[in-house]
Order: sequence, then structure tokens, then C-alpha cells
Amino acid sequence: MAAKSTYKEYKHKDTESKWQKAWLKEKVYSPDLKSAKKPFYNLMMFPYPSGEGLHVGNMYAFTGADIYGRWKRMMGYDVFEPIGLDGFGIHSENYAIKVSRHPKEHAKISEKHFYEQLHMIGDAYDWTRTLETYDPDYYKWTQWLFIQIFKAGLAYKGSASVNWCPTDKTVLADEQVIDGCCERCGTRVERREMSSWFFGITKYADRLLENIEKINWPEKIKTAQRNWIGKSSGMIIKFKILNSKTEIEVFTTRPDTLNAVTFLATSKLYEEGSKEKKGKFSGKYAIDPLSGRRLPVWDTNYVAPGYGTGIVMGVPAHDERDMEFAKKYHLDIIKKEPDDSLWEKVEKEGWGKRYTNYHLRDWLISRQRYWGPPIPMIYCKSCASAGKSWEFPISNGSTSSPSRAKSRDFQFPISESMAGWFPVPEEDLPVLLPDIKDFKPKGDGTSPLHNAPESWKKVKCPKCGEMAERELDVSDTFLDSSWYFLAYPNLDTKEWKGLPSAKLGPFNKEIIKKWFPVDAYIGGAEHAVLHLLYARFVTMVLKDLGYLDFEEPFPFLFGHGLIIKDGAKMSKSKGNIVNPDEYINKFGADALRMYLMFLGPYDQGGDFRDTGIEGMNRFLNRIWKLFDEKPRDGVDEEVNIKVHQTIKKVTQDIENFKYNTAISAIMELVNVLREKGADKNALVVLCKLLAPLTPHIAEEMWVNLLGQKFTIHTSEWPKHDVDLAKETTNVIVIQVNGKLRGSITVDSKQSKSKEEITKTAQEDVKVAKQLKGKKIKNVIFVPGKVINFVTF
Ligand code: ANZ
Ligand code: ZN
Repeated sequence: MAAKSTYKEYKHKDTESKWQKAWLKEKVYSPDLKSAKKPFYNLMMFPYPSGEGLHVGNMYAFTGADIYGRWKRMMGYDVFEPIGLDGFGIHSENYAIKVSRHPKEHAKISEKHFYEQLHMIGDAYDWTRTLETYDPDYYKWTQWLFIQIFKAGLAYKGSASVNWCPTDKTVLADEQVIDGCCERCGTRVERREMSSWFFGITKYADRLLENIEKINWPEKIKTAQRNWIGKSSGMIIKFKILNSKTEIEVFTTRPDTLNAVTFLATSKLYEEGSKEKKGKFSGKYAIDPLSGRRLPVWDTNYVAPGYGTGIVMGVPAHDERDMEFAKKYHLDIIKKEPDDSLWEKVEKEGWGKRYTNYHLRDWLISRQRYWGPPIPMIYCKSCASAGKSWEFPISNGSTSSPSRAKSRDFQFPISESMAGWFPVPEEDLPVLLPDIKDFKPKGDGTSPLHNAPESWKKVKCPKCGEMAERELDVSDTFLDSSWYFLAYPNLDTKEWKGLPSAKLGPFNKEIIKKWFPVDAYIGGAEHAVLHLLYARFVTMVLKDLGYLDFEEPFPFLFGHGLIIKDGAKMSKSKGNIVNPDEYINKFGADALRMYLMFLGPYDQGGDFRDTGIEGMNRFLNRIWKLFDEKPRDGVDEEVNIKVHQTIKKVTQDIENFKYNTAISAIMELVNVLREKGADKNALVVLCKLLAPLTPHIAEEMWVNLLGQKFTIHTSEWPKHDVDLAKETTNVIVIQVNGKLRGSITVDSKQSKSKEEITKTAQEDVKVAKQLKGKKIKNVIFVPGKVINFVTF
């Protein structure tokens, strides 16, 4: 035990790197995945290494997740907390272009930088199992996954009207278009007809929707997913066109308003993001099957092309949008009560049929960019002209709504047949991304892989052996991140290292059974509909194909808040990022961790102000001093009660991700200990309570000041004594000039403070009445019992 005279100042720099090395060397955070008895998979969303490095907002996310994992470890779990890099994709590629580096070269540099930063913050990562999505050992399995999805009949190449960003020169998924603009660069998105690969996620729409009820996720993320899937029940009604053999189909959720329809509206003039309704009469009339009236067909900008049939029956009397349009162009308005029997009538007369529409579209996979895994498909012209195509041996496992897939084909016309398309034989994976100099996106929408050498682009047809061509698009980054959590625990299995043609794929059966589904997934709510929906879909498909034994990857999800700086979310695009490195250098990772977690409840985020870190640094130094002093002999009862109450509070708070109040409770305890002196047990407890929050200083105090065995991080989390931790209350009798005038119930700690009781008693209505207009001469206080106001 350190004596008072040998007080050493706390040196965060040496201490932090010393323990980080020791943890690594002793593999404290690398559980034996096979023999683990109480596995706990603590997962945080991995970062994409685009630019200068991780910012304080990222550190906030990771630290909050890490605290939870560290606490679980001390609660006796074998915690597995992996990290990796989502390094393929447009973010990284754009940054590489900006700094005039080849993406491959840039990836090496940023990998080093990111991992250094992630080491510095002191999270309990298993550094023996990291992954990078651009590593061929990883993406060979991403390609394998593509092929399994294709073989399941869930991948197809179709020509469709897609979102095109003229700045990024690439196709965007619907989810990447915000208010008509590119999510990344803000450019107004255009529509383009393009041939692309899609995954049939819509076939899983019902299952994705139904399962939402079974998972423990923040309500707002669940709502976002429900809305994104956007199921609505209605009918498709057919209208004959006057003097023509053609028909028009509309999707409506209100067939009961068919008696008030006055026009039809198409999406021909559709513009993304436009506010004012505009239209043009098409010259055609449709015939209302119910009344035989002529209905003018208008081309409009307010009907969305990808939704329903892209044509609407205009019912101004019951639909505000139609009303606005009808008024502007002086179209008829018929006021009639809706008629519920019309649903049946439409069906019986054969005018239409019931139909369930979804907002969800199939997942657009193709990207005309360089920095991604080449889509592992081969196109053979001679097979195509002979009408030969891949024979699907695996039937699609989805049982959700087989009929739906057929009925919505009109929405996604698969104009090119799948004839001539074959997956790369799995034993030939990975299809390595070729090194090419001119990797920049081309303005014409063709892939940069056109610049690859002929020897790469040309390949033998797996079917007929003739010369065939590789697909030149790469896949969406969201495919890389849709399954990374499945990879981590498998990274050192023989299945992972094996050939992609093996039966089990990259998944070891035992590992899957033991470590999945993920116990806690912690990340940002901005991924509510992108990553989180794709990951659920991919998991379901792999379950249906027999590779996994669960279908919801994340039964528990926690969405952390965001760090705000100068009034805006901290992000690279906003230019308000704060680099954590300088703070870690100056104050240490522990002070930064503690400061960030003290900003507010973890699900709410907070406002970053650097002055706060200095305060936190001083607090840690006060704690250090407390440990450096000789502990007092004997146990003070009040201190002991405080210790147990703090254990209780901190435990509950960490369990509920309320780190800020856990820290407050620790601060209170520290104050009591400084005032009354800390006994050895109190210090042991305090050290443990600090361990998840400030892992380095806790370890240093544990080993070098308390003389305990390395490491505190696998020591047992303290348990509170129920009786001691009980928040007892006292009833205080209030007198005015010796006469009983009321009573108040306060917690026993407060009941001993004259100042607080005086204030609370004076606020009591009855007492206040008695004291009104009188001057108080004296206050007599018996702690925990009586307060007597003596007046003049
Ligand atoms: C007649 C009608 C009368 C409608 C009425 C609504 C109210 P949700 O619930 O979002 O699925 N609609 C159909 N396709 C559309 C498209 N591509 N773009 C814009 N609007 C479209 O809404 C379905 C309703 O939105 C449909 O029912 C249709 O208008 C419109 F009193 O048909 B309704
Ligand atoms: Zn062929």
C-alpha cells in the first residue's frame, strides 16, 4: 500500500499505453470462442474509414458500447467484442479520389490510422479477430453470399428506372435518396433507365414486417422499418380506355370511393422533390366501370412511378391531393358517400382484385464504381442466344407470400431474361478486384471495370466453355455490411479458411449455435432502414438456405444518441468534426470516455464542449489521490451505506445505458469518501465501479495501489447488500413555536441536513401559512426527527 509521502502524480500517457499492451499480450479480451461457458456477443456497428480518421462522435458510439461489454464481462460473461472496417464503398473511394490516391493504397493507410485510434480509446476489442470488407479473404465470402442469393432465385438482372447521382456518377438505392437528393453529396437525383442487379427483398416483406413485433428495438427504429416496408391493403382496379383495346390499372386503398372518381392520374411528369402539383391532359379517356362515365387521363407530377401501379384514380372528394389537383385544373368533383360494398362489387364484376402494396422495393445491388467486390457473375452470349440459363437447384425457401412475387412483376419489368447468366464457380472465388489505374467513375454510367485488361474481363463460360464476359459492376457496400457480424466469430474456423464450395459456407456450426444471435447490437439510429433491414433480410435468406439456425440477427438493439457540435450533428460532411487524438494525448482516453458519457443519457447524445474534459480530468486526479492515500482503519457506517447504494445505482444505470447518472452516483461516493476517509473495501468497490468507464486508471489503481491481481477487468462486479442499499426515509415533524404544524417524509440522508430540511419544511403549504408575515428568530433542528421554527 502506498504511503502518503510517496504520492505519485497520475500519468495517463504511460499508464494507458502500458495497460493496453498488457491486455493485448494476456489476451484479456480474446475469449476462447469454442469453450466459452457464458457467451455474450457485444457488437457495435463497425466504422467506414473514409477520411481523416475517427472523430469524437465515433468515439462516443464505441465507448458507450464498450462500457456495456466490459460490465457484462465483470458480471461473469465471456464477452466477445469485435471491431473491423467497412472499408469498401463510395465513401472511401470518394476520399481516395479527393486526395489523389488509389483506393487500395488509401485503404492501407487508413486501416493503420483507424486501428491506432481504436487502440488508443482503450476499448475491449478482440484484436485477434478483426476484419476489413476489402480484404479478399472477406469478400470472397461476400461474393459467395451473392451467389447463394442468386441460386435461391432471389437475384435478378433487370432494367429499371433507377436513381442516378450525376455528381457521384453512380446509381443510388431508394434509401440513399433523401428528399430527392443524394444522401452523400446533396445533388438532386435524376432518374435513369439502367440494367442492374436486384435482390428480391420484397419477397420477404411480410416476414420482415411481422418479425418486428418480436424484437427488442427502440420504438422509433421499429416504426421506421414498418414505414419503410409500408404495407397497405387495397385493390388494383382496371379501367378500359375509350376507343382503344388497352387498359389502365390503378392501385387504391379506397375502392369504396370508386363512386366519386372523376379522373385518372399517371406519373409521367413525375419529379423528385417538387412541391406544386402540375399536370397535362393526355388526350385519352378511361371508362368508369361503375357508372360508364368518361374519365380524363392526366399526366401528373404528384404520382410516384415506383409505387403501386404508378397510376391513381382521382377522387377529389376524399383525397386532398386529388382535390388540390382537380381545383387547379378545373376537373369535376363528385361528392358522394363512400360505399363499403364496392370492394365486393369490383371483385365480383371482375373489374379488379385485392392487392397488397408495399413501399419496399427490391434491393438495388449494382454499383458502377470501382471500390467494391466484383459481382461474381458471368454472361455468355452463345448460351444466351441458345436460350440456356442457370438451372435453379435450390427452391426459394421463403414461404411468406409466393403469389405476391408474381403479381407485382409489372412494377419491376425484368426486361432482360436471365438466359446466359451464370455464377462464377464457387471454387474460383474470390473474383479479385483488378488493379487498374483509371478507376474513377465514368460519367456515362458504365463501370470503371471496363478499363480492366481483357484477360480479366474475358472468362470461360461455366456452362459451355466458350469465351464469356464477367459482370463489370461491383456490389453495393450495404451487401458487405449485411453479414459482417456473422463473420467475426468464424474468422479462425476451418470453415472460414476453406473453399467457398464447401457445404457449410464460412459458418462453423458450433460457433453459430453458441454465439448467435448477437446479444447486444449497439449503433446509430441513422441505420434504421438501410443496414438494419438488409442484415435482417440476408440472415433470413441464410436461415432458409440452412446455413443459420436463427432468423433475426439482432434480437436486442440499442440506438445511441449523436454528438452535437456548434448546433449540428458531428459529421465529416458538416465539417464540424472534433479529432479525439489531441484530447487523448492531453487528458487521456479515460478522461475523454468519462466526459463523453457524462454528456447525457447514452440514447440522447449531447453537446461537445472541450472545457468539460478538463473538469473530468481533475475529477480523475482527485480519485487517484484518494487511492494513493492510506486507507482508513475500520468502516464508517454512513460510508458503507453509501457504498452499497452506489453499487445498486451504478449497476442499474449501466444495465439501462444511463451512464451519465452512473457517473453522478460515483461522484457522490467519491465526495463522501474524501470527506469521511475511504476504507479498503470502499476503494475496492469504487475501483470496480470505475473499471468499465475508465479502464486504464482503474487497472493502475487496482494493481499498483490496491495490490490486487491483474486484471480488474475479469474481476467480479460488486454486489450490493439489499438492506444497506435500501433508500430509507424519515418522517420529520415540523413545529412552529413548539406547536405541531405538519410533517414531511424525506430520504434519510437528506433528513440529517439542517439546511435542506429548513428549505423543504418552509415550502410545506400549512407551515408556510403559519410562517407568513412572521420573522424567524431561530431554527431548532434535531437531525432526522424534528424541526422547530421559533418566530419573533
Ligand atoms: C383513391 C383514393 C381515395 C385514395 C381516397 C386515397 C384516399 P398508401 O396508404 O400510401 O398505400 N396512390 C396510389 N398509388 C400512388 C402513387 N404511385 N403515387 C401517389 N399516390 C398513389 O396510399 C395508397 C393511396 O395513395 C391510393 O388510394 C391512391 O389514392 C394513392 F379517399 O385511391 B387512393
Ligand atoms: Zn456459355
